[in-house]
Amino acid sequence: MLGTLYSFRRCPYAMRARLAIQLCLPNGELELREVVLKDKPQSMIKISPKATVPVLQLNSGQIIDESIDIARWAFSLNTELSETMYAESIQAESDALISENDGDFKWALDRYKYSDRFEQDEEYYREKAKGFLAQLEDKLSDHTFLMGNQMTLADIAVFPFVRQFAHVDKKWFDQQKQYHNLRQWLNGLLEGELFVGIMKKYPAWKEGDEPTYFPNVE
Ligand SMILES: N[C@@H](CCC(=O)N[C@@H](CS)C(=O)NCC(=O)O)C(=O)O
Repeated sequence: MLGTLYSFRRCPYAMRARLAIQLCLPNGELELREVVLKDKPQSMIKISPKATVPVLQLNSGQIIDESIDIARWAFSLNTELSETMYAESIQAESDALISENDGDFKWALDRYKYSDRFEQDEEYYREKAKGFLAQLEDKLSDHTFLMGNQMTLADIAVFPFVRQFAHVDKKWFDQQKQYHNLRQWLNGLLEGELFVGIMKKYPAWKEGDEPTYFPNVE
């Protein structure tokens, strides 16, 4: 056992962390605590007062509470995978893409998804997201995955957010000819056993529960 992961099944950041962990440490080496966002466990708030998921508490005492740092931690324990999925030659481009995803794209995505809570309408925010999606589409017209013909950290870090974007208005997204490659990439990842594996449902965790291990190794 390496530690405890506080997670929320539908959170794209938590998906990113679980995807990296599932790939790099497939033998169920963490305890998973499924969080209810409206009623977060005190034990999580205590170790990470900013109180966002995911949070990883390592047995060494180290707390990692940014999804990309959890993903990087997982890759640091699997040198074979990090040589292909987070090779030095692609790190700068991959980091830049993930920053843009977590910055401008996430900003537009939140507003597109919940436009009734914001000043402008849905279409306005959807327009704001299009620049990032065009960039992804462009990359995917040259190769199967974002950084080449192999899946890398950039793919697993970004696709949970594109999934969320696509689901705001699935009909609209599916009709967009300009996202042909993006749709193919997204659907391939959604149907893959990696994603299915990290989306298994767990009951919400409460103090005193029997531990649940992740990745699930049934
Ligand atoms: N930068 C953080 C963001 C994490 C984040 O914002 N997670 C959301 C859930 S998707 C959250 O926990 N929000 C706090 C809340 O809803 O109370 C990361 O990458 O881990």
